[in-house]
Amino acid sequence: MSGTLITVAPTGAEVDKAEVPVLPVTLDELVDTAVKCEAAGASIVHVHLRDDDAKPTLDPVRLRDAVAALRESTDLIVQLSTGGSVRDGEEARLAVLDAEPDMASCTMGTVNFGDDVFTNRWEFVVRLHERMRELAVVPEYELFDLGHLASLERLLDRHGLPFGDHVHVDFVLGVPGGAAGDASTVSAFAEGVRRYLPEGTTFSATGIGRTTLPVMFASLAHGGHLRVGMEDTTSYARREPVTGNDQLVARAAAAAALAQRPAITTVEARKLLRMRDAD
Ligand code: KMH
Ligand code: ZN
Repeated sequence: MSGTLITVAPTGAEVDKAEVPVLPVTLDELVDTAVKCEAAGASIVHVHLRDDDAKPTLDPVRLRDAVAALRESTDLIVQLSTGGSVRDGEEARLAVLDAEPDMASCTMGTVNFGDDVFTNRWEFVVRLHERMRELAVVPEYELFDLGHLASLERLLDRHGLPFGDHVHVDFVLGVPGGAAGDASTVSAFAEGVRRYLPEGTTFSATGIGRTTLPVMFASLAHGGHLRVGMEDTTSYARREPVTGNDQLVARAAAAAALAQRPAITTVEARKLLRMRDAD
């Protein structure tokens, strides 16, 4: 597989709708941006939901509705966030999996997160990993720091491979409190994947805020995949706000094409990640 898997993370839990009016927060807005992002080259949508006040929510009914609506209007792989917001508790985050997504995120350790702490206790990570396997949900292991690579090696060693036997990770770089978002850090993570994780492990990378471009180009240079979206950056360039998530996906797809690793389709992405409906 020589193409590039592009994930879009359109909303997140941190960006304030009042400050960024184009942020998709309603179900209609989410579906609308997902359709456009698929057309622009995305194959996975990483989903956080908002309530009627545009605040982050893990409401189970909304989660099920979102999975159904995204499946109805797109062929995108639906990846629900089990990270939620820094204020969400473990039981609510685990219950996200009951909405039966194709994929879900699983963060490999606790990390300072700006002025907050994003808590991911070892026992909780193990529960997420095991519950995903029971439900045939493919995990995307989120790595915010280099130590998270060693934690993932330990998790796989003690608790076995995930559903589908393929390991896919995402480097989330440039969070204040986590690993830096620059090319040499991407190199260190890519080397760590080769050294500590099973052969064939795939990785994507995203850089928060202004680190988005160096991380994107470095990931492509290392044979990695890409995540972009307004969860991670709301500026397209200096003093130029993002007009929509599809603008970021289109730029990522253009960069991937320049690197001679064009964006892969959703069908190819399902095969790459050994999803249950890959064939
Ligand atoms: N919102 C962050 C605290 C994930 O989606 O799994 C966590 C996050 C990671 O966004
Ligand atoms: Zn997220």
